[in-house]
Amino acid sequence: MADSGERSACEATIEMLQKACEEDQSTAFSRTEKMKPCTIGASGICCKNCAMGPCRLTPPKKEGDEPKRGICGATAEVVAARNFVRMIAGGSSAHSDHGRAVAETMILAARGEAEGYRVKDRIKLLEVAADLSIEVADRPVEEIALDVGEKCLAMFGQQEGELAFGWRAPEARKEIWRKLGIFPRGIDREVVETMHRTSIGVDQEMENIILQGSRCALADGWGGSMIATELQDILFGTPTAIKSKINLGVLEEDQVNLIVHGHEPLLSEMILLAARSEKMIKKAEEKGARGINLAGICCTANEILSRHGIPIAGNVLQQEMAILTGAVDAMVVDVQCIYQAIGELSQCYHTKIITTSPKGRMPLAEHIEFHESDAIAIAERIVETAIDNFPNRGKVDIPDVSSDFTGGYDHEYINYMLGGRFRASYRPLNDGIIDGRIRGVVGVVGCNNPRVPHDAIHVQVVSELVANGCLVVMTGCAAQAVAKTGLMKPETAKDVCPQGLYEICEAVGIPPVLHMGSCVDNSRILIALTEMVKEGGLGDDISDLPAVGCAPEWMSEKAISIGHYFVASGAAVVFGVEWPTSGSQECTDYLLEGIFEQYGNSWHYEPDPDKMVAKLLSLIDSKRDALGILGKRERVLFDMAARRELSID
Ligand code: SF4
Ligand code: MSK
Repeated sequence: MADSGERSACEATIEMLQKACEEDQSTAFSRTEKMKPCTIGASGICCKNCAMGPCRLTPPKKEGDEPKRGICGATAEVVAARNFVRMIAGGSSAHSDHGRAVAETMILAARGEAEGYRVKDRIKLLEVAADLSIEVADRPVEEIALDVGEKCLAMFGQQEGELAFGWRAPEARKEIWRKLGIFPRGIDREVVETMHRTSIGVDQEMENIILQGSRCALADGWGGSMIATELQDILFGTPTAIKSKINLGVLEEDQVNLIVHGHEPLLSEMILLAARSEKMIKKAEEKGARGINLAGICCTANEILSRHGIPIAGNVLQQEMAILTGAVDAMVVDVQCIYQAIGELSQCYHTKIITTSPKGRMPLAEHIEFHESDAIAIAERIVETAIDNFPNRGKVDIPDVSSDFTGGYDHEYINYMLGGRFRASYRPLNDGIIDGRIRGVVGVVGCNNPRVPHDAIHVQVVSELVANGCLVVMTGCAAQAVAKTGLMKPETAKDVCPQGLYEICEAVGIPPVLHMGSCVDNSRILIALTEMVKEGGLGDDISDLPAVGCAPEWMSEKAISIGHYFVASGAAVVFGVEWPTSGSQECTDYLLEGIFEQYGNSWHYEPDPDKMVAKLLSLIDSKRDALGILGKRERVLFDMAARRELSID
């Protein structure tokens, strides 16, 4: 296997990769070296949508050759567009099914049928109820919560009309959606229609296929994901700034280590309650442990970090690393981003993998099915399983690597911090952008992908953006990569920011990089962008803002759905790694350039981190120029010495 230091910028991961090598264990990193990607599939021009194929529509070998067509006659651009929007449908369905589960839990909680769940944020409930035109005056909280839950659940099966949360978007944006005919109707409807239109012999016009992809992606961002975020805030509390720690060093040698991994906080919130109960702590002590240490991986980690400050053991590529420490007594998983490989790996160490969702079972795992109606008892059973496994530990190797950071910056909290409790407002942010102290806002989101060095591109891109005066907001595994560097500590601002950005961070008490939560919480960024438009002075639409989205190390279909809902909402988006339609020049040109005319912005692809930073800054500056607020500025370039400084703890 290649030098571990080339595979990851994270010291704890490098240490565990060396251990994996010594103990001859397979990881996603080693499997990446053995599994070369199929270049035809990776470039989006392999169609297997019917049994006449699969058809591989590789470009003509020489000039004058006829372009290949599928057996049904499909062209490369149609196949690439179909594959692209099927990725959107996959991503949208994942986020949205998450949202559906939260809506169902809220209904149960409101009816008093889900012990342990209750409305925690009444103000947020009233705000959401108002947006959904639900009567609130003189009504008990439970009644309002029931109406909100039912109305949100109905959005999944809505057949006609406009998705209610879409009405939150700026007026100019809604008009674009209406003109293009892509204002989403029901969430499930858009996913189903996308699958139908891309099956053999239906939609055979590239642009029309992409339009439906946009409607499906918008149903995710302004639908399923937004429902998940809003209702989770109501049930579990809206996040506020909170300190925590990250990396494998948060595991404790003398405590029961229980890791929650996956996406939905419905279970992890209950596990947290159980793990903190005296009954469970006593049981752990009886087994010789000093206590119970709960930590998270992936987006579940982001959810319980944001609301409770629970430490994060690592991001998606560290799930196997955590097991390799030999210190994880149980890893409880629900849905999304859980590698099947952890089942087999757990057999070589003592870790118990516990699956909990009927939607996500795996071999070599114990299944303890989770139901909201009996959540506390099930959570206790899971915690007990971890406790009982504590005495079975063998050799333990916990890397002594962890970093402090501050998370929990949702859009309401940013609003409050900027303006204070009595004059909460985005005005100071907009003014900071207008007077040039903040060059622009960049949302850096998405996954890790072992096809590129783990965490390294996130860290380089974000550090350079900050050095060039950009405020960065982050979610998902990307946020966890950067949390390891110190850039998410308010006190770091003086060392890494230019004067203008530093003044704002210092005055408001924020770091230059804000952790905004999990993948579904990208919907918070949509609201923050909308608030900036409504505040005034930066144009009439999201497409006018000096704000860009970026996913440097993406891998999931969910990232494509997120990227596309940002583009369809008016933001430019830059992706790294691989461009999924690169086998069709026509489809790629359309997504990277052609759609600008319709949406006011487009996708961009740039895998090289240096060029990615240059592209992000030039996109921001072009918007500043159009707004008439472009001051002359040199780009701060990072040399090798500065790069070395970016090594992660
Ligand atoms: Fe081939 Fe057309 Fe079938 Fe796709 S739908 S596999 S291009 S015949
Ligand atoms: S967990 S979707 S690897 S961000 Fe949301 Fe991380 Fe990407 Fe999964």
